[in-house]
Amino acid sequence: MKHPPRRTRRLLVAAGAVGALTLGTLAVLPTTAAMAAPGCSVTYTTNSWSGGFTASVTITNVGDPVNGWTLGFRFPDGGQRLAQGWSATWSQSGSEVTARSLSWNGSLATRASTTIGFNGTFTGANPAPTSFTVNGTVCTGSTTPTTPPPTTPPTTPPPTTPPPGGQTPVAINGQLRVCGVNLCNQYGRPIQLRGMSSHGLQWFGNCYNDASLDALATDWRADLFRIAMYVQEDGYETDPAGFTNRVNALVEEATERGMYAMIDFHTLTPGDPMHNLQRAKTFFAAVSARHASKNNVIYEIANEPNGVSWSTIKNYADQVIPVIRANDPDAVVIVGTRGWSSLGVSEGATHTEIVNNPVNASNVMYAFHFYAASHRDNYRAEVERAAARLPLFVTEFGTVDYTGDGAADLASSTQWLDLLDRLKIGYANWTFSDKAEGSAALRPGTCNGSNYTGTSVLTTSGAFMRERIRTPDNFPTS
Ligand code: IDC
Repeated sequence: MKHPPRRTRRLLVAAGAVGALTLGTLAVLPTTAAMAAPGCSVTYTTNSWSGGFTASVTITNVGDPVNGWTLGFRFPDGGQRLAQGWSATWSQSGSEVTARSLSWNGSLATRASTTIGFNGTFTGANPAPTSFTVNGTVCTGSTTPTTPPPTTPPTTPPPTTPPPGGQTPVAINGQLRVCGVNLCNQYGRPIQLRGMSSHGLQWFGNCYNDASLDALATDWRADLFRIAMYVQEDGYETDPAGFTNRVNALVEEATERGMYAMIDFHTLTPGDPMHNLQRAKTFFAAVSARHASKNNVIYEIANEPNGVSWSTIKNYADQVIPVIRANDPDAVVIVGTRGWSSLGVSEGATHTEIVNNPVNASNVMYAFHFYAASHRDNYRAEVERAAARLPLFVTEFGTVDYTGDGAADLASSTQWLDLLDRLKIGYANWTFSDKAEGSAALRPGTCNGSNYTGTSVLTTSGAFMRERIRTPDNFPTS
């Protein structure tokens, strides 16, 4: 990790083995068991500017499963005020702050976590709270069997009414769901997510640090960070545990910043996804268990199948999707398509082979990839036809040619993005990295430094993509 930018205050206090701030523990209100073992850890991080700050609070349940929680803490400085919160019902009385769970994040399995946050103001200093409670009970740091006090269970909070401005994409949209051919937010309304893909973690892992991800979330205002974990080419197969950990850490980083995290099992060569079936099952079992309670994780199970039939890809999907669903039943899953995720076009087929034989699961989308200097009108026409019948997500595209290099074709890229905007198809651009190739958004050497904001660090492709991505989203909220 690089040093955070000056305005970032990341409060890290020794917390045992994990590198996050554990501020005491959080008692959790059991709703059923008379004897329960509550226990939680809380990380509290802030980004502050002159007089204002955003706080991100991650609650991890280390005790028995809970169904409904109320977090309490006290601002140490009298000038600290809660302005607007998200992902919980927030209130402040004097220095005491309370956050009550919402319907979608109240249930926390053992070891599950949820992230909530708020914008605040301060006049003097802005110290972090020093302890957290639930219903007045301060926890001890590990599970402590207690008899819960006789108390009424938390009432169902009113539905989230997102306050204007200052909200993250995940805070506004919450858990996503496929609705017809679209991706819908927590209000059941179609949305388009716009963001960036990493390059291969095995080569450009240094590009994904606090400063770069802050820039992606706040300067680019990206909705989405795709985490490209190659399987071959010195990727996952060489160190499954290590790559799983790296992906998990980046999912946490995206979550802290209110972005959706797309976990890309980046198969490419060989093109037969069956070659990696066992690895995929092992990997997705691990990451889906780890992130089951989050509402911002999207699973992309095979980057670019090639040289194999759709029925082979479907067979793979029909085996991998249940592994994810066993842990995370409501997560959106994206399936790669024939011919390097071209809906078959690059191998002489069309999307109709998928329409005629879809995967055996709901809440699924199909991937389409393009490289704007190589793929033009006939591919755009196919996307337009397919979008009427299949939920599509452009999980990867480049402004350049299919090699990932060459000049950015901004005319074709504009045509593509206008089409995707009109059809509300989400996208992730290849790549948020500083590789010396045309598709990279960052100029070579950027990832050796600590500044990722503004346009001086960007390539032609990067400057174009930042302009497209940072335009307001206007997500529907009712
Ligand atoms: C390319 C990278 C390049 C790297 C190569 C290795 O841009 O730096 O050396 O992978 O395999 C894809 C793939 C994606 C490719 C990209 C550009 O999903 O991995 O990245 N591309 O060739 N499909 C079409 C194009």
